[in-house]
Order: sequence, then C-alpha cells, then structure tokens
Amino acid sequence: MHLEHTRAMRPNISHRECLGRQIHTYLVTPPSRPAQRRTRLVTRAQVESTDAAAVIGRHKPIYKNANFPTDAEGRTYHLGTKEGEVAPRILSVGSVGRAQLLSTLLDPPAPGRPLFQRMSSRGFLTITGRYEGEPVSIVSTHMGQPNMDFVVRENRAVVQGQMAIVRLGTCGAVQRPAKLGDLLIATHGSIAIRRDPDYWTLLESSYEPSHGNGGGENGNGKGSANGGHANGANGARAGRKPYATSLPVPADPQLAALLAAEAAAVVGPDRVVEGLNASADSFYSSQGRTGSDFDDRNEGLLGELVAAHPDLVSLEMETFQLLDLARCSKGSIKAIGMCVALAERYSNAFLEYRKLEELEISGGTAALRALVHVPLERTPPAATASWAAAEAGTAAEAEGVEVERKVQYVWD
Ligand code: R1P
Ligand code: URA
Repeated sequence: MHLEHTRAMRPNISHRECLGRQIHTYLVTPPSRPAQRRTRLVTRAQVESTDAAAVIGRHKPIYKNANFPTDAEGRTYHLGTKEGEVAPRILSVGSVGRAQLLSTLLDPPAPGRPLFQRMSSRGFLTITGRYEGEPVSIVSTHMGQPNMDFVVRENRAVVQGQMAIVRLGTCGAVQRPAKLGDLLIATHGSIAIRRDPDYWTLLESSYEPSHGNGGGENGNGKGSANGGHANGANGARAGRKPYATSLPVPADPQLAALLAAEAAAVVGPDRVVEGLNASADSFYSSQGRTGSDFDDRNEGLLGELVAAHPDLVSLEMETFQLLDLARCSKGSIKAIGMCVALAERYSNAFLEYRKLEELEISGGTAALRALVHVPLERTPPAATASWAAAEAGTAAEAEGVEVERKVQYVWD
C-alpha cells in the first residue's frame, strides 16, 4: 500500500484564489489491485492544474542507534527527512490539509522543479520551498505534545545553524477580549495542563501505596510517622488536584513581536490578541470540557485557570512543548505559537468551519512573513559544518567557482 499525493502547484496566488484551490490525496493499493479496491483517504475535489506529484512508499529501512534512530540515508525515524530537505525556518501546522493549503502561498518553484514534499510513514508531511526568496519548510505536526516533540527534535537534528519555528494552530478562546476567529498569539508564553491520574488512584479505598511509590508529588506515599497504608494514601492525596498546571515557559520576544505586527497587518489589530497560552494533554477533560460518561472532576477548571492567570487567552495542545524545547535548545531555536480561535469557551460558540480556511491563510501569511524576517545566526555547531559549506558553496558558485558540496539542499 502506498500514499499517492498529487496537488496543484501554482504558488503565490491571492488569498481568494488560494481558498478555491483543491487538493487530491488518495490512499491506494498497489496498481496490481483492481481499481475498485482503491480507497480514497482524504479530500477529492477539483484540481485545476497538476504539475507536481509525489508518490511515497511505505519503505522498510534499517535504523541504527536506538538512542536517536536514523536510517542509512540519515532520515529521522518519525518525520523521515534528512539534512538538506528541511529549512531552518519552519511553519508547524496541525494538519496535513493545512500544510498543503499554506504551501500554495510559497514562491513559485522553478519550472520542472516542484516543491519538495515528503510524507513519512507516520503521516508527518514536510513541504520545503521558498517564501519571499527565503527557504522555509511547512510541517504537519498532528496533535498533542508528543507529536510536537517529534517535530522539534527531529527537525533540529537535520538542520544546521539557528532555527525559527512558528506554530499556526487552532484553539479555544478562554476569555474576552479573545473572540471567535481572532488570531491569538502566545506572546506571554505557555503553561501546561496535565490530568493527574494519581488523584483518582488515591481516591480508591483499596489502594495500597506499598504496591508502588505512592505517586505523591510531596513524598513517596509510604505513610507518615504513624505509618499504615491508609495513612500513606491519605498523605499522598492531601492537597492533590485532579489537574496540575506548570509554570509558564516564555516565547521568543523578537519573533512574537514580529508575528503580532504581521498578524495585525493581515487581519487588523482588533482581530489579534496577545497573552498567555495553555497547552492541555487532552482536548476534553484537561480543557475543562464536561460530560457524563467519565468522572472528570473538571467543572471548575476553566474558572480556576482564569483566576490564576488573568492574561490567559488560548487553550490548545502543542505550544507548551514547542516553547519548552526552544527554551532548552541552548539558544538554537526561536519559537512562538499563534492560533485561530475556533471555539469560544465562555459562550460555547464554535466557528463555522467554512470560515477556517480563510483564517488559516491569513494566519499562515503572517506566520511566513514573521518567519522569513526574523534574524537567525547562521553559524552551525562546530562539529557539523555542512550548512556553512553549502552557504560558502552558494557564494562561490555565484562567482563561477566550482565547489564540492556535502549536502544537496532541496531549495537550491
Ligand atoms: C484539537 O482539535 C487540535 O486542534 C488544535 C489543538 O492544539 C489540537 O492539536 O490545534 P491544531 O488545529 O493545530 O491541530
Ligand atoms: N483546539 C483545541 O485544542 N481546543 C479548542 O477548544 C479548539 C481547538
């Protein structure tokens, strides 16, 4: 089985034109199978012109190095890209469809040289081209913090020099002035919200802490001075909450300011709200969505969050991981997140889905502009000088000098 992906390619089109653009993606069985057995995977729509196609096989490479697996070509395990295929400026988006849609904003590729596209066996799509002449990659990141972890770490591993990553997602608007359809920017950084399963475990009267470590944040749960399992459970339970929140991690202030200015230029300043983001470990319980199927104990969660963080504007699932890894990247990654407010949590309204594409294109335009304008240090780590070699190569080639390159860059 392989994924066959075909898309129209006439980039740098207007927003209106871009909205009318359609994309084909099919999951097909091998050509030897009867045509009626072929399965349509995503969207089927009109394609005006097709001059680019990528067929991605489910290959079975051999990975070496359990610590950070890469195949013989240097491709990473989950994203499947290697050095030369990913630009230092990355737009991270939630879905494959959003990545495809925003790729139509990229500069027109040279005739016969379609944009680079790679869909990994895990469904991460990387599209690399140029925006305003600067190399950029658009990467579909899917949902949740573990997926953002793959995207940041595996891209970091295949890019030389400093990087900038902007996330363009969707989110819930937590409180006014953030409203439906606004672009909410995590200028104040992000907190994380995590459901704490130990809270429920410790509610069970049969729980015996000696079976584990007691799970307590404040101790090992093996009991207090007067001992006993029940006391241990009580001790571990004391003060425990069903949902834990982290301290905020910061966003890159320069990238945040650039993005806010670009977003205001595209949609108008009254449609842009800057503040604190919260990334939850689920869409439902950890974002305060209630229901009767599960014992979630989250009825007061949104109120508590807003009381504790008056600048909280957005609630989603990935930005915290992006900012946390950027903070820990030893200065090698600048990052920010911006989301289209898809849900108004205070009024319970949800955006009409047909309006989303227009907002994705507005947000994507602002994000690409900020990405290509943020200054990045080009000095690669001393151990891996291939990026610098490629840059030197470009300059030398401009002067007509022949150079040997270690890495071929797909945007050259
Ligand atoms: C949940 O519906 C998803 O939407 C939001 C959340 O963070 C989560 O990934 O972002 P994306 O639209 O980027 O996926
Ligand atoms: N994505 C989320 O994670 N939450 C929302 O409320 C909307 C989109």
